Amino acid sequence: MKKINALLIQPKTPQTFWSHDISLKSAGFRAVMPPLGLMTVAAMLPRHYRATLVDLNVTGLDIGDVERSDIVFLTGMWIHRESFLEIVDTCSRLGKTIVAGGPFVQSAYGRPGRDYLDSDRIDHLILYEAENNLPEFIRDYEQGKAKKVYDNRERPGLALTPPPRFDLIRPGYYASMALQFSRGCPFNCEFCDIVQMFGRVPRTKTPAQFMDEVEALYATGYRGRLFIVDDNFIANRKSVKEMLRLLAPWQQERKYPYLLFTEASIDLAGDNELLDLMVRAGFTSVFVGIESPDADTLRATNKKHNAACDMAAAIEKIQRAGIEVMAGFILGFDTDTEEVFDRQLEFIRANAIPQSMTGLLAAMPNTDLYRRLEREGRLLEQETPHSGDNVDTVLNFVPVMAADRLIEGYRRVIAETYAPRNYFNRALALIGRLPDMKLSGFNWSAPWRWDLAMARIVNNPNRLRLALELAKLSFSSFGIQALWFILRSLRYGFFALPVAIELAFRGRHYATVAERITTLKARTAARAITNHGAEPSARHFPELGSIATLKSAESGRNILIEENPWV
Ligand code: B12
Ligand code: SF4
Repeated sequence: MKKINALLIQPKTPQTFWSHDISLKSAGFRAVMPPLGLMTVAAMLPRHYRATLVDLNVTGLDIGDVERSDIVFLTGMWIHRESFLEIVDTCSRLGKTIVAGGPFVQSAYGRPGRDYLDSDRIDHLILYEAENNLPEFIRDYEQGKAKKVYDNRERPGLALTPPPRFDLIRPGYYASMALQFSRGCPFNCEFCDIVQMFGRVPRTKTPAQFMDEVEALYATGYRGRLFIVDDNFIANRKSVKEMLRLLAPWQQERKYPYLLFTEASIDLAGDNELLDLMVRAGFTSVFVGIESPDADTLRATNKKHNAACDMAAAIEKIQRAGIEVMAGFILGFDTDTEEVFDRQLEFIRANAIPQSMTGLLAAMPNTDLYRRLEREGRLLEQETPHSGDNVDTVLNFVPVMAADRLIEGYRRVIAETYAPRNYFNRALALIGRLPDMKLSGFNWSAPWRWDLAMARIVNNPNRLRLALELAKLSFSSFGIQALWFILRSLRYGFFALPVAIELAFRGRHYATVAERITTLKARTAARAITNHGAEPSARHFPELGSIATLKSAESGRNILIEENPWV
């Protein structure tokens, strides 16, 4: 059978809160995570397809690779739009067949008004999950009758999903590897598009299937961080517990080659067995969507599971079990009042959350929020679409709170959250809550705990590099505070050291991101709009110095600023 050269391209991610560019470079990595979507798609291609994967976050696009290819597979999120369009441009100029899929394609395709995808230049669009749509496309393509769009929405069972092609990447380039156990989430938060993409009935791989993937990763020789990329890891508790009952002894036998992290809803704290299994399996952090400290706001945005529990107690319980809670917050809900900024800062401080990602509410297409705001006439059509990055201070809807106050408050939250002193105080408080920090009094009745604590020291492939970077840190003002924090952390015990060093490195990235967000200059123009309900009145401002200028110019009105923090 004729060989087909397939080139799979992951677009370049701009710098964001999540890009961790600064700490990544310090630790000698090139990107946060490998492109699991494309690695999975590559694994679905028939044997006579020779796959080459290019991740533009670790290397450049070699035109020779494009020229040699017969077909190009392209993925991306909204945030990749610019790079995505550049790739489409390059490949279509070279006359290549382009097949695009993934979250950006799914949420941008078919939107009325503008074609954000440049879809005329893409030969084939594959919406939804590849397990359903790709085999049909391949069959049609080989028969020379492939359609423009494949949009089978049925949710495939994940038993169909093959193990990702680890042979197509260089694991050493990445700060973490990625595997997926489930898709979907039983909740339905108003702003979230997960349920629209992956459904409310969580689907999981079989525990044995997942363990085969873990074994395949182990065989590559990679050791270190491993992100289980599920939308809500605990969505199907029965199935996840079955899997963890295999994963925990596997990890223990090998002395924890992987330090795991994932995303889960806060009700994790209510299930002791699950929490215990996760700790034994080597989970050291979990990302939890808190969204707001205010119960009315949580109910209004349909995040009822957060409103239904004592969030502070739940967070502390997870931390005391040994898992750091990373939290997501949102500002800009209709019910947010002027107090929300201080309340949020206090919540983050009081609950010892070093990594707190506060974003401005964004109306993502295909969400209940988007549809409601559309009905209420509050969506803002912009010349450029929303960047997909929720920390870039661009609103794509008219908020209830005056927009200038919202953005100003948002910036204050970011600035105060990541002021080094505040960050290190929270990091220290977290270490104070984590178990097994002291050598003396170590819980020897469970020897696996020792192995897990040691793994935090041993399982960093770039130890030497980190040590050198640490030495360099001491010459900056941030570095002095970081070193002081690391020293103070030792009062909790020897095993606080690796945790503190990692937190210090992450803190440097956050401090830089916070500085960018809070000291931005408006790049192009500012649009002043009256409070919602009235006609937007567009006014353009030449290069604006700061939000304060805007406020005095337009007091009493909502101000929308279009700007890009990364220029
Ligand atoms: C892991 C992950 C990340 C990782 C990065 C992963 C990477 N290397 O790119 C991190 C943590 C860094 C991250 C960051 C962000 N992320 Co993210 N992330 C995810 C997550 C949880 C899992 C993605 C994954 O690996 N899935 C597993 C693979 C197997 O599935 P998949 O990629 O969807 O691929 C399947 C199909 O989509 C399809 N497919 C995909 N591509 C292609 C291509 C072709 C040609 C074909 C045929 C099929 C196909 O086939 C695959 C198998 O069915 C998803 C949620 C989700 N469930 O998808 C969010 C998600 C992709 N992220 C999202 C967002 C918004 C972000 C951020 C912008 C957040 C922010 N506000 O800053 C940042 C981006 C900045 C950055 N620096 O990367 C959104 C994207 C929404 C959108 N419509 O664009 C998602 C969907 C979550 C959400 N709903 O909010 N993210
Ligand atoms: S719990 Fe998380 S993943 Fe589930 S619907 Fe809410 S925001 Fe989305």
